[in-house]
Amino acid sequence: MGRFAGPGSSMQNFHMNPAGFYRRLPLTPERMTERVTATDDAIVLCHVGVPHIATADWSLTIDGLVDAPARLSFEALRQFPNAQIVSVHQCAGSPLQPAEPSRRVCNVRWGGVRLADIIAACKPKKNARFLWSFGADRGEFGGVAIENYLKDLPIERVVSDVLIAHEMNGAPLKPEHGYPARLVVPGFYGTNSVKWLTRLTLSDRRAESPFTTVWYNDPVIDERRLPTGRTSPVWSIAPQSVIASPAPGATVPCDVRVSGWAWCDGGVEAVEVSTDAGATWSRAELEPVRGWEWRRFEFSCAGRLQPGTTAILAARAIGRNGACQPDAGSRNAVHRVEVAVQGAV
Ligand SMILES: Nc1nc2c(c(=O)[nH]1)N[C@H]1C(S)=C(S)[C@@H](COP(=O)(O)O)O[C@H]1N2
Ligand SMILES: [Mo]
Repeated sequence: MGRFAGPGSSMQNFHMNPAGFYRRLPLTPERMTERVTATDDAIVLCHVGVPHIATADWSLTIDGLVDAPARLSFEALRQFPNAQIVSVHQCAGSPLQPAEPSRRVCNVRWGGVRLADIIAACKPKKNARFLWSFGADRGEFGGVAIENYLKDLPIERVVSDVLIAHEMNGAPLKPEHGYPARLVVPGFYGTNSVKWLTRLTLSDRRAESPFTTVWYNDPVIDERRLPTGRTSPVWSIAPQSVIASPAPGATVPCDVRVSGWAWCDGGVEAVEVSTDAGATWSRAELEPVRGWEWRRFEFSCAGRLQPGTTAILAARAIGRNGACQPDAGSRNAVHRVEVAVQGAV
């Protein structure tokens, strides 16, 4: 068994179908009406296709910088205490177009076991700094041959409610969501939540692979918004919000209530709404924190809209870390909705 860069899986006994890029288009914001997204409406993103794996053929290897390496069958995995988490699940968007605004997001319930329990049982060594997670899927993406989908996480994150999930919305994972088991890293972009998980390797360094150190790395900009030449991995979810109501093109009364969802790794501090295309902003009402879930905001436009005009509504979230959604040019750019304001009666 290779110590660090071993293949993600010695499993051969599965097929890929489809054997190529596969995704489900996300709900548009005006269809994000439910707090918990139905499984059929959840985002799906598979870079190289969908492996179909039988539980009997599946196992999870934990190796690298641990004193007690292990290989768990699906039954052995399920012996660990069950944990349930509802969390925002957001795709960072195409790694080939990382600055394109994306609203590929849902909020779903995951069931499984805590990664921290599994790692503790394997007695990690003190010098372990990163957790590498391998998926079984292999194929081709962006013109590059992919041996196994591979991501890494800083080891400190392992204690932060990360799950090895085998259920979504109370049912076994569907093949496209990672059956039989996947990682779920609440607060990190979906790309880090490795599906068809077959191996976890603890290491003292980052994993070198297309999905860790090539794609999914953003340029770091300074206070003047100029490039520093450095990059940082697409891990934490930046502050973001969507307007779920009203829908684009709707005709609305002058006192329409704007509502939607906001989320951010580390928590949302505030949501602001603009009724004048971003010229001025006012605080929205924000429901209390609900774990890792997105939070609903509401704002009354009473006294702000002119009858018989069109208005551009916008929302922006501000994170507890002080970050704010940018106007444009970023995956978490401000969401705008144009509506027609009813004329005077
Ligand atoms: N093994 C593997 N895991 C993966 C992916 C993949 O292509 N292969 N795609 C990632 C990306 S980019 C996202 S957004 C999420 C999507 O998870 P979902 O399809 O269950 O919604 O899975 C992540 N985990
Ligand atoms: Mo993604």
